[in-house]
Amino acid sequence: MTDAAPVLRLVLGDQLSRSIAALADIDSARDVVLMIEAMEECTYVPHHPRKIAFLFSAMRHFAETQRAEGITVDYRRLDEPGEGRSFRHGLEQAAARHRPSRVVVTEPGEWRVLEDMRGWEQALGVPVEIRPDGRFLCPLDDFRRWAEGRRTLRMEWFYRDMRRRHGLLMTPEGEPEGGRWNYDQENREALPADLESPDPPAFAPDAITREVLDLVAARFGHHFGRLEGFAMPVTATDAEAAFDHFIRHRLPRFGTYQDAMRQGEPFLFHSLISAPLNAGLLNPLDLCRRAEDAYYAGHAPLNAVEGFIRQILGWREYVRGIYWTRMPDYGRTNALEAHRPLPRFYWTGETDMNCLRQVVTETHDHAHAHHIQRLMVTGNFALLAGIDPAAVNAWYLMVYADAYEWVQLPNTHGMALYADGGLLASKPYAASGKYIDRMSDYCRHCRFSPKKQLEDDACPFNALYWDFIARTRSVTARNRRMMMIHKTMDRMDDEKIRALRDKARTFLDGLEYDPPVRR
Ligand code: FAD
Ligand code: DLZ
Ligand code: SF4
Repeated sequence: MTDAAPVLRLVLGDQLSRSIAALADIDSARDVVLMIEAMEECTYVPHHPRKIAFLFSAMRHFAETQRAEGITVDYRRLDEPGEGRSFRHGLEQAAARHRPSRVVVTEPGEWRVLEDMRGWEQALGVPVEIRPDGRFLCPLDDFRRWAEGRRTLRMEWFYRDMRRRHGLLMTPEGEPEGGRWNYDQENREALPADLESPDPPAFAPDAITREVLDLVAARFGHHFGRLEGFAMPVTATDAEAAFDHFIRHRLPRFGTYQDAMRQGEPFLFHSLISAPLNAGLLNPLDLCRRAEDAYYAGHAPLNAVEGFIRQILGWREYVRGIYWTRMPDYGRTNALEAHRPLPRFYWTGETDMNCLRQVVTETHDHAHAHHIQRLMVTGNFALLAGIDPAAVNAWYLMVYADAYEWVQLPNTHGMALYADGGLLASKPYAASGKYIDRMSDYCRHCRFSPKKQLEDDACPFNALYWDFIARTRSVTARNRRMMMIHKTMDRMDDEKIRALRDKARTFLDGLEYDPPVRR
């Protein structure tokens, strides 16, 4: 250590990259890296215990790798007396210990933290520098410029610009590889019954993770979610190995079966990298390049590689841009005036609707569900039933290991619930039981039939769907892509519509809404 006052460099739990802006110009002989396990971060919504365990373990491993590089890390553990109630509290204590010349931090992934950060300089009495997060492929100023003056902010146009800018899957002539930008039409196949999906790799907990698991079980075991069987990658090396496994064993079929669902198989051909990626253990451009290499090496087809790159380069960057250009008001809109509370089965999985039971149970067990499960099962139900967006947003934020508001909110509020009135999605992703029947085998294991509408054993999604179309008419009938469905409803018998809407109301009135009591 030199005599000069250190710069205190705060690294948050989802900023675990050596290249994070706050560490860019670190003087390892002088500076101190601060990491805080903060009670407030675990409980501002009661996060899934697996998510907390994943982050604490990844944070502790990251601290060790920094120490191994000769960097001083002041790591505040949750179980140290008097420590880490919140970022601000932990920082105040660390400032008293280290008397830094200034504090350097990277922009957080949530508006509530940024707002708090803006008050730190005054609270601490030392300069606080908040640096832009350089881990993303579209700097926020570029997104703002792209969005400025556009009437609609469709992801597809943004994605094409990003492909050009990063030269991904582009020919030397500047054309999209294969002659098309988008192979989505080829990515909607149902799974053949005899096609098996490879098991994802499991990472056995080491001593650091085991200690974290004990801590999390003791402190947060009462939160929604299962901790047993934890096998997530918690280091950059393990996350790389997990991605490598995906490239070799699942990427070739990723595209074709991207939207498929199967009973008892939560992972299928997905990459499962969102939690380590969002925490900073993986680099998004590197992932895209490696997927691109797999295409040029003839290992994976274009529809798979383009589909994967579109998720990372397109959707992931786009939702982040929407979040930061629209906050703090984005989550406050309620375009479809949905006010129903969240049904109890989102916490218990206790429902006769098999698709929902499967997705809620898998979410409980793994802190994970794949995109179509989130969008077309739990999301679709919340949309059709008119559940209050605030309640749905909070549920998605707490139950998934990859959830931070910058990515969770636009996906839930905009894509799944259409609560932003169509800023993000060109139409509501509303579907009847027919869609779930086509894309999964859930209906074969269900007491309801997706083919029936009014009978006792009719799939509730069917009545809910028509009730949704009728209830939201003033908004959805104005949408060009919804006109056909409104025309179909106009041709339907009034009596039938009334019967379907009665059935939907009776079904919704019969649900339990009080959340289970947890100790
Ligand atoms: P894959 O299917 O293998 O896709 C590869 C990667 O692409 C993902 O890891 C992710 O980084 C990125 N990606 C794919 N779709 C999206 C998307 N729509 N937005 C942003 N990135 C995307 N993703 C999160 O990371 N955090 C969330 O909190 C989150 N909440 C969601 C809520 C709803 C209602 C919906 C519909 C989607 C949400 N998503 C969220 C997007 C997507 O469901 C997950 O990224 C994906 O399921 C993660 O699994 P995977 O890594 O196997 O993804
Ligand atoms: C999600 C989370 C949790 C559960 N715990 C911590 C923590 O104890 N310390 C920490 O630095 N970060 C944690 N995080 C991630 C933060 O919530 C995240 O950094 C902010 O939401 C900003 O994106
Ligand atoms: Fe879900 Fe309806 Fe199929 Fe049952 S019948 S699994 S409720 S879509």
